[in-house]
Amino acid sequence: MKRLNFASTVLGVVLTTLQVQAQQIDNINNPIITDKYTADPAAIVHDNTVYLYTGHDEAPNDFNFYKIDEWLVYSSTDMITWKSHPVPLKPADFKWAKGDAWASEVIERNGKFYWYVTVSHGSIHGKSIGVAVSDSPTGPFKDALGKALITNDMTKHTDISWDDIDPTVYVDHDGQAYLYWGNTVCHYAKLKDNMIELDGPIHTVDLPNFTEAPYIHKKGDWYYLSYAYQFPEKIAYAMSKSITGPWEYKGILNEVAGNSNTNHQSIIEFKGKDYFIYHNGSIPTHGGSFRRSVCVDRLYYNPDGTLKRVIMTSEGIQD
Ligand code: FUB
Repeated sequence: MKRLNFASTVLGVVLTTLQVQAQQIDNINNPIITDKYTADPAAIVHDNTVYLYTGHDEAPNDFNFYKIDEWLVYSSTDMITWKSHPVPLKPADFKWAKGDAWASEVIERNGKFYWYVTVSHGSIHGKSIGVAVSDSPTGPFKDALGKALITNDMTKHTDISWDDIDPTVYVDHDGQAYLYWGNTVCHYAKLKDNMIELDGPIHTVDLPNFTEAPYIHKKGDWYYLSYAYQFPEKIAYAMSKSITGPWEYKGILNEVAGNSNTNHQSIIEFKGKDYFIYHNGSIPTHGGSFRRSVCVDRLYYNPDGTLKRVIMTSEGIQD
């Protein structure tokens, strides 16, 4: 047994050395974080810096489901080098939650940073959405509401207990904030100015093969609603001239990762360039659907506003 352990340690060292050499030879920048598994990227730009929020995938190599007990935050001023900050938020920071740091999204408003998260609720069956707040993009964050913003019993369009996940928030030009979220059904609702209460009924958006991970961004006059499509997931998108639709489906934006069932995207413009941030399972030798890694590639628009298909690369961002 001792000899076997020794052999697997040596093999591990050799593989790591080969990976480092490959990275040096081929200028490999994806995944962008290699000392931890990271998932469900959500990025914002603040003060000429990109802040990237992720879940921390910690499933053991032989465990085939999510084990995510904390969220992480990184920052970059060039999209190539990423600085790690102290762990800013855990499900345990929400007293009413019982775990599972699933997908999240941060938005800045009036000098505060609001972090909308998916967690399992402690007393209401199913997944739920909470919101934390901080004066700084790197935290510390604290529960802003003291209870869930969305619980599974508030939405009735499907019987599954995980349809209230993957929040994303967009503040429109008139100051009205919208929360989009969902699995199987894409939901949205207005938020009050305080960013921690709904302001009206919950609506749904009809999108072909919607799985999860809705994400809203705007470029010029167009609103874009990208989302995880089918399962294993590709990323598809729809466009509209209004945040509340009607949305016109425009097709696939990113192909299936192949090494991960999920692909969860975030889209930003930074210093005049557009970026598509996503995860796959590409860290050898145990990367996969439950040990995911965040990657970044460029996003390009056509003159009519439609999006060019993303090309996922190992090189990632080079300049
Ligand atoms: O990380 C757990 C779940 O996997 C997320 O909430 C989904 O978006 C998918 O990426």
